[in-house]
Amino acid sequence: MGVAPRLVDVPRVMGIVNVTPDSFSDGGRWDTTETAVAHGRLLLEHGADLLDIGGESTRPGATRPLVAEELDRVVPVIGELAGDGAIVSVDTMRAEVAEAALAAGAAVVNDVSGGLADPRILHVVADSDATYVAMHWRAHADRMRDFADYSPDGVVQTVRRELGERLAAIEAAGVPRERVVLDPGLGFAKEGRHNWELLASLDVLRELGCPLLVGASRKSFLGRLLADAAGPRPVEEREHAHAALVALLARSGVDYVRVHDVRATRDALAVVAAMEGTR
Ligand code: PMM
Repeated sequence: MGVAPRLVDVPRVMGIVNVTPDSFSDGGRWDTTETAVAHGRLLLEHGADLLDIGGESTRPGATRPLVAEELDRVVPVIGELAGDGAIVSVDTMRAEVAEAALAAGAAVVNDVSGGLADPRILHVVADSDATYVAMHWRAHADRMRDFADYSPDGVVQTVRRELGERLAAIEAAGVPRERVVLDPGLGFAKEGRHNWELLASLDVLRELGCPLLVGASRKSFLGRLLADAAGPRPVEEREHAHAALVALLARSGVDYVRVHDVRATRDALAVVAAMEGTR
């Protein structure tokens, strides 16, 4: 008697390597090529399916690095990790950085602006065979707090419409939709309640016909959920809540999760797989 087929395919795990001095979650911890590569290798050992290498912090209020700084941060790390055989994604909004990252071996361009910050990035992706992650975005980090108004239609329908508009622009630039992954952009021009509403209604975004990626790891809405008299739960103590969320996301059919703690994520997914496999 065989084991029953699994009812859900567990999401693929994208491990985060922020080569930045100032990310909210892990800023400064892997900000040299050597420490970033070592961290990427550790995430692979823990079971990451792919690694997302970023050189620009997008935390609320952050100022942008120079293009040259961003290139210096990410390109050598991508070269080494892709050289190891890892599937590497570059987290950038800039065409020039995407181009250099693809030349260094990246297979995925993760653009938090969905092509709005630097529209040429869509042509760079079109000229490659890379996968393109298009996140819902409205403004750069220094101003995004001013753009969290989703009236009159509410956050779910508005994000669906705006992501649909991005998808049309992406396809018009020559990137086939088979290569596009969509992301609701938790925390980007969104308040906590917006994030929760989106998480509860991912099936609405799925109607756009692309795989979905969700990035909730260590974000401040989890800190606020777990707040006590001392204030929001600190960044490094949000992992249990995130693991619970990952299990629920697996059940709701999300295709990729972008996470800092690959080990905890894999543990959560092992529980889901065991439940599904034995039901
Ligand atoms: N969040 C951050 C950075 N890049 N990319 C995608 N596709 N989705 C996200 O939610 C996302 C992202 C900010 O988080 P970090 O500073 O911990 O990397």
